[in-house]
Formats: sequence, structure tokens, C-alpha cells
Amino acid sequence: MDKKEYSRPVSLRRVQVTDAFWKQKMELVRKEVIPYQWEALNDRVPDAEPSYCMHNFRAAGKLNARRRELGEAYVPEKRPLVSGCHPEDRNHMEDDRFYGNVFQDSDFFKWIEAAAYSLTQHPDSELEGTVDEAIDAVCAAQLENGYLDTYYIINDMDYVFTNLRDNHELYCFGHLTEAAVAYCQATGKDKLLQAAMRYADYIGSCFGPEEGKRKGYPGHELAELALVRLYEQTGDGKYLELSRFFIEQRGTRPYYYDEEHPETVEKGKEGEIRHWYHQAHLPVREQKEAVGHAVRAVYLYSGMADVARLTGDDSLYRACVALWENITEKKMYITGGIGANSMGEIFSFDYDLPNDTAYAESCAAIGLVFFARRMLEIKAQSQYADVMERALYNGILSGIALDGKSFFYVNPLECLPEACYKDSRKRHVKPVRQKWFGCACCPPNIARTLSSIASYACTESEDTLYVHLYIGCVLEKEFAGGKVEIRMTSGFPWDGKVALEVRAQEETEFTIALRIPGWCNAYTIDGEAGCLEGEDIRDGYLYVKRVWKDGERLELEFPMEVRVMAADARVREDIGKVAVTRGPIVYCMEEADNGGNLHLYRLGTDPEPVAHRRKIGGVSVMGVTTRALRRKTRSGGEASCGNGLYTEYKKPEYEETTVEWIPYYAWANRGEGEMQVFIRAE
Ligand code: FUB
Ligand code: ZN
Repeated sequence: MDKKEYSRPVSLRRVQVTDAFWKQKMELVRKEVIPYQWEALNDRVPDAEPSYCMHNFRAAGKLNARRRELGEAYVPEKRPLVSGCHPEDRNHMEDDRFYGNVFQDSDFFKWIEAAAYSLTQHPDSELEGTVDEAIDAVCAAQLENGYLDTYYIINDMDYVFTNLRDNHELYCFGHLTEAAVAYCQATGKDKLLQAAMRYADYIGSCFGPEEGKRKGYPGHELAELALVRLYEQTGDGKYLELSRFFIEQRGTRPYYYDEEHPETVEKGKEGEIRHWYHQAHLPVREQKEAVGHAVRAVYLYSGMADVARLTGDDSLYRACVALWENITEKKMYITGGIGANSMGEIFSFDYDLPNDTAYAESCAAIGLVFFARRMLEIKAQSQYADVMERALYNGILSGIALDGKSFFYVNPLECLPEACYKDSRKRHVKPVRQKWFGCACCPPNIARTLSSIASYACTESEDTLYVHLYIGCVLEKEFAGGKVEIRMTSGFPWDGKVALEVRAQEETEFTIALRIPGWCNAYTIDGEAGCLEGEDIRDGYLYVKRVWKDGERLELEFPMEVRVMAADARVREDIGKVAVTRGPIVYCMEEADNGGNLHLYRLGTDPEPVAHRRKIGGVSVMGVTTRALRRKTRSGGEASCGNGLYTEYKKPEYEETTVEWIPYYAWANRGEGEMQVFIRAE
């Protein structure tokens, strides 16, 4: 790998997002989501599923205080290792019991991370005070040896690290560490960072290649990428080494999880099959197909990409490329959603992308964005940014209501509300967003992603600013020739006009690398047609190298045409169907605009799309109207080709009509109703 192409995300402390579209989302996170989630984490939201998260930290803190007070005389009470959500527990919660899922701590860490990013954009002493108090509660729960996981601290410490495969200790550690780094970077306060380092050191004393240490690795990956963040924050190489150890160890034989779970070593089942759910079936460099739990997978691949970047490990990078290609060429929805199968939240087989039973967990699309950004950090190639953009504007934004008050965990591409209630195969699909979830991984994950959006938009190297996403912002960057401020304005996602203006005291030489989105076939730069090939274009980026003067501007326009898209013919679910897109936005039809029985519509060969401004739930978006055909029905009833359920085929009759399309992310904001992304085509 060529080291010169590496770049790093811009620091959120040096960038202010000004973008009309994303700033509004970030303000929702700041004003609605962060306060709401704090209430949820403290079980103070009426009619929402309880979280128990803060309760668990306080309970562990109390036990810890007793432990400290009694010293040697302390005899911990052992409790059965149960986890799960019991709404009825809410009425008779005991002070010193653990409630919720085994990974309940992680929801709180994601919340702190979101708060930290938000503080970089909008200082808020009240929020910072709340976070500080919460950090005190977390630190009070930490044991002397650095261990910090309330599930075991409360229940039974004898079982620490005995069930890596299922029990998420290293996943919670990962979220703690990400939160700690983010909060320290945002505020300069390092109390949580110190706690994360102590826990990391404890983990490092238990795991590693040295004799006597455990040879295991996380059952739910995340620690890998978090340890890299800890390494980059502290400069201490042992954290990078530990991350590398977990990655190298994965999938080696004898299988660690077989030793951990001899009871599940079923006769006749190949080891590989037993372990693919956790991406532990093969050493990572031999993994070519993305399999198993989708969130776990993309978190692992992100950690692999990080380690490949930092160690220059080409074979690890090649494994990342192969896995990326498999996901994006065979296993990704047009919305950037991944993990099609609800049974275990897993990737399905190649080209199996059902629309109405799709799982497409919000967290999985977020993990794909993590993976994409890390691949971009190794080498700017527009395919990664194209996918990042696709997931952000579609499969992730769909996870949060326009008012920021409710969330989707599952993001289907087709929804018939009746089926969600009556068909057990679709029970995971909700026709309306929920306030909170027993397993609430997605809402805080969405919050942290939206509030750190600038770190996906731009990365930087010593002499180059890479613009991957056109998101209005003002950023500062130090080049060899001096400090410059770059002001970017953007009409995305509704119009493709972008301007960059440089403010500098001195003339400064540097390069701006601008991504040419995969969805446009032409663009203009300063009013002239831009080239798509040539020496200034590499891997889908236009490199503009100049000695920049104060006030110098670049104006770009990426025309946003409505495009009618078809899936690869091997996607059985989409054969004969098309989807409507415009710029980065994927569209859908909803019952609220088009009536029920959306399956009766067909897009004609000449849909004559017209884009127009409209409002959904009070929020301005760009809608699209197309011409279409609607199959005629029997006196307004259901579709018919005769008088019974089955009759001899007759060429169906259609009436000409129009279809209203809205951005997919905005669906289900006007009550319950049908929705579909793909429509039958001529
Ligand atoms: O297991 C922890 C989180 O809960 C996963 O990342 C999500 O997929 C959900 O299962
Ligand atoms: Zn989730």
C-alpha cells in the first residue's frame, strides 16, 4: 500500500457544520434525541420499554462501594447470569439487581459519544454537567483491577470472560472506549479515558499471545476498532497490538469458542458452520464472503481496515477489499441497508435481498459507513464514498423520525402494515417508528453518527483535503504553508451546487480532492464542463492542486437527474421492478399519497419525472412525480382478472395515472400505511 494516500478524518473541533440539511438533523439530535435518550436510559419515559442502563451502573457502584468499605471481609452475592428485558420488572425493581440485556451498558456509552460530538458543535454546560455526573456513576462502578461491566459486577465475577462468544464484555468495552476518546477529544476531560485505559490494561493482562493468557476474541466485534482509537489517542502501541491480536486470533484453530462451549460442538457440523455467525469460521485473511451477524461483521471489517492502515499490512487490506466487494456487489440494498435476514440479524446468501422481510438494521448500515470511511482513509476511491453517502441519506436516516422522537431498528423496502401484525415472518418489521426498544442499540448509534457527520464528510493528509461528502461546513486546516479556513456550501441532497472558498493569510499551496459522485455522468467546475478522465482524476476524485489565495473560490455542480434504477437480474425479488433515485436520495411511494395496494402500480417506459419541493410532517423535502399505470380493479375492490381467485389469464387493463414519490428516509412520518421502494416496470 502506498503510504502517501493515507488520510484521517478532520477533527470535529476544527470543523463547524453549517449545512442546511445535516445541521437540521444534528439540531434534532441535540435538542430532541440526546435529552430524550437520557430520560430513556434513566427509565423515565412513560410507555416506552425500560432501559435499566443507568440503574445498572448505580447498582454496580453501590456494590463496589460496599466492596471497598468491607475490603477482605466482602463476600459478593452470586446471582444467576440472566439477561433480557422484562417490562414487568419496572414495577418491582430491586436496587442491587441487573436488568436488561447483557450489553445494556453500551447504550449509555453511545449516548455519551453522541453528546461529546454535539458539544464540539454546540458547547452546552448543562449537557456537559449531566455527562460528567454520569461519568462519575460509571467510574464508581469500575473495580480496582480496572474491570468494568455491570452485568458481571452485579451478577457474578467468577464468570468474567468465560463466555466471550455470547456475552458482549469486549463489545461494551469497545463502546466505553469510543465514548471515552470522543469525550476527551471534545472537552479535554480524561476521567472516562483513564477508566477505559485501566479496563484496556486489565483486558491486556488477560488476553494476548503470551503463555498463560487467554487466546479468545470478541464474540461481538468492536473492541478491535475501539482499541485503535485508544492507540491513536494515547500513542500507546500496546492498544494497537491488542487489537491486532484479536484480529489475528479470530478463526484460528482449534476454535476458541469450541473450547469455551464444548456443549455446542455438535457432531457432524463442520467447525466452519458453527462459527460463521461470529465471523470466526476462518482466519480473517481467508474470509472472502460477508457472513453471519451483519453489525458484528462490519465492525470487525472496520477494525481490520484500521489495523491494515496503521501497520501497512497489505494482505489484511486485500481481505477488506474482498469483503467490501462481496457486500456492496451482492448483499446490499439500494438504500445502503445490509443484513437481509432477520433470523439472527444476518447476511443472507448472495443476491438474496427481499424487500418486505428485509432486516437492514440501522446499526448495520452505520457499521457499513464506518467500514467505508476506514477504506477511504487508506485510499480515496469514490466507490467507498458513494456507498457511505447511500447509507447515510437513506438506510440510516430512515431509522429516525423527522421529528427525532421515534426510531426504526429494521428498515424494510416494502411494508404492508397488516402483514406486520398478522404474518409471523414479518413480525420484526414495524410500520411505525418506536419510541424505544428493549434492545436499544440503534437509536443511540444513529445519534452518534449524525452528530459526527463532519468526520465522514472530509478526511485530510498533510497536503490534501479530501471531500467525500458535500456537506456545508467551515473547517480549519494547517498546511506546510500556513493555516487556512475552507468554507464549503452545498445544496445537497436536493441540488448539486457546491462552492468552496479559501480564507488564508498567506498564499498557500495545497490540494483539494473532490469526489465525483457515482450517480452523475457529468459535472461542471467554475462553469466549465469537468473532466471525468485525465491526470487530475484518480479513483473518482478530482485533485485540484494550487497555490491558493485568500478569497479564492471553486464552484462545482453535479446535476441531479431523476434516475430509474434496476437491480442486478440475480436479485430475484427485484426482477421486473425499478426504483426511483435522484442524486444521493432513494425514493419510495407511500399510501398517504398514492392510496393502498401499491403493488398495482407500474412505471411506464416514459415516466417523465418532475422533482418538486413539498413538505412531509412539516419538513421540506424534494418529492418526485412520475407518470405510471395502475391496474384496474373490480368496482374499486381488489385487483381482478376475472370473477374468482384463479381464472384464465386475460391481458390486464391499466389506467394512466401519476405516482408521488418521497425520499425513502421520510417514510412512516404520516401514520401507518403501505410503502414500497421498488415498483413493477414495463
Ligand atoms: O448485540 C448487540 C447489538 O444488539 C447488535 O449490534 C445488534 O445487532 C443487536 O443485536
Ligand atoms: Zn441496532
